Amino acid sequence: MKLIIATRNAHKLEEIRAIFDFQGLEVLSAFDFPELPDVEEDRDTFEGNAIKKAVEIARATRCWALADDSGLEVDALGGAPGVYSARYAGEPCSYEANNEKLLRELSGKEDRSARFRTVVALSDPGGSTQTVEGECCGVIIKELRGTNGFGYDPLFIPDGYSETFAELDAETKNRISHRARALRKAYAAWSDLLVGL
Ligand code: ITT
Repeated sequence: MKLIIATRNAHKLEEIRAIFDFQGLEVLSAFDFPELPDVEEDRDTFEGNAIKKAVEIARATRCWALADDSGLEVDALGGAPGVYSARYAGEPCSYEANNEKLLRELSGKEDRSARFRTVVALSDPGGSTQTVEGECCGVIIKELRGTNGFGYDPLFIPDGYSETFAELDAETKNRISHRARALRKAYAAWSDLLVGL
């Protein structure tokens, strides 16, 4: 049985493959199914969007599917950009424009606290789902630093560190990130089930 990682974000896919040990499973991603339409992410929670992505890909491919919906919640902005993180500055999605908008919205604000959140959903071919989640708290700095990672990484310093996610190496980010925390829970909960597929 194949497992499809229901993402078209290449950075995310690379992190998921680095963090999660898919031992013995044939793993494909949404990139292997170019004919499938993009899933419209119209739910108002990470959980709702993660479930929708996993279920639509699982039903369309008749395989098991794993999806990640994630984003950045900034306290001084009432939790924005949240589920709108990918298209915060509008479409087409641009990490550069999103980061510029975030800096603009936070200019003059004292409270820079924020957290990344990820919900990972697993769907069987019929659309039955399970979810786990992870978060990583930190602060938003005032200028971009670093070139690793993607998205808001150059602006986010995780608690306990002095470098941004974009300055830390991939191994460190993949040990402490929201995605790492969610996928560790996913592995604990689902590895027996996945190995048996
Ligand atoms: P898929 O839906 O195809 O998986 P996406 O990029 O649209 O890809 P999301 O809807 O989950 O994924 O949006 C997540 C956005 O949140 C992403 O585009 C980044 O802007 C941001 N983000 C998520 N995880 C991040 C991380 O680890 N580091 C930096 N930014 C991140």
